[in-house]
Amino acid sequence: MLLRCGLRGQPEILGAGMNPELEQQLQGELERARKGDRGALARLISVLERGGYGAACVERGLSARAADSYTVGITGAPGAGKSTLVNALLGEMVADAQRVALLAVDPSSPLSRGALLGDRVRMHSHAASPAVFIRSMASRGQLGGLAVATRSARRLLEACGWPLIMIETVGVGQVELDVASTTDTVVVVLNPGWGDEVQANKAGLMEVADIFVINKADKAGLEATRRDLEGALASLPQQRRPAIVETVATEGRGAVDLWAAICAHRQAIEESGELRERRLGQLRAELRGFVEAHLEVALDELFATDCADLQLAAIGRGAVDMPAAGDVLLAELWSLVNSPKRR
Ligand SMILES: Nc1nc2c(ncn2[C@@H]2O[C@H](COP(=O)(O)OP(=O)(O)O)[C@@H](O)[C@H]2O)c(=O)[nH]1
Ligand SMILES: [Mg+2]
Repeated sequence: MLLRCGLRGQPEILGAGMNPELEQQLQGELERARKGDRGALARLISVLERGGYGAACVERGLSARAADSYTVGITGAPGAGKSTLVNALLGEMVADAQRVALLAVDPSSPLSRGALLGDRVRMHSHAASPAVFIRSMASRGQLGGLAVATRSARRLLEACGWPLIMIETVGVGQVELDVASTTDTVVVVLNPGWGDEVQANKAGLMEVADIFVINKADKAGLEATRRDLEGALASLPQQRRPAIVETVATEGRGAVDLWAAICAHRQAIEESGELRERRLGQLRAELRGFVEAHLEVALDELFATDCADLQLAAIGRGAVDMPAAGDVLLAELWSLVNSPKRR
């Protein structure tokens, strides 16, 4: 379910002019965030996380994609060392005179909440740097909504002039694929001893990864995992074969190689025109996700009406069948979406 709630915890509608006071307040926040106010930026991301009308007010006027911003996705299983690696990478990026914003996306399981605390501690040094903005986004179980909110946050960061954005996501499930599909370079983090996982997830991994990192290269099984990975990638044409980088994130080893691999990938897809194509695909996925999320809100509204109850009762009595009741509700949904207050 892609339920998105508004500021009062209720599904809200997106019509411009619904709440001029709130719109004005959020536009003020946006102006401050654009001028570099980090508090305003953080508050706006919270508004985006809540979704609904507030989020729409923030997004109104943001361009879909800033051409001069670049987004790097870092994904992999919990515990693979993504956060440690991201921390090392932030160091490389800052040393390279880059300003970088990090969105750390964490499904809110007890496990990852612990990891999140760990992340905060690990990233403490960079959090104080004016060249770095760090924000974690928790899913609260609304996974589809999370992908929408993360993309919105990315658009906001772009609008506020962050030239480089990193998005760290846990795992390689559908949500991660959704989030990955919104980034320009996707880094997949594996560990030594993951030969079987490489084989099992071959298709999915090859689909998303632009760069593979074998982190924890200080552990046994490095060579075998590298061989399995190379074997899995052998069928790809040379120019599309992801780079493989070995790192020991805890020591910062290999971070400079990873940063170089990211820059090389960026240059390659910029030069070949693939970046432009990717972004068209991303835009399509984002627009679809946006529409889906808001359709879901309308559906929730519909199922809270008498119309839905009437159809349910009629099905219960055997007076109508499912397709007939479905037709009625679809027609009702259409008029709900088209009602003047929604425009
Ligand atoms: N030995 C070793 N441990 C690492 C390495 N990178 C991360 N770790 C440890 O692996 C654990 C999980 O790291 P974390 O960055 O939180 O993983 P995440 O869940 O993918 O973000 C932590 O205890 C790290 O200290 C590495 O290169 N070598
Ligand atoms: Mg982490």
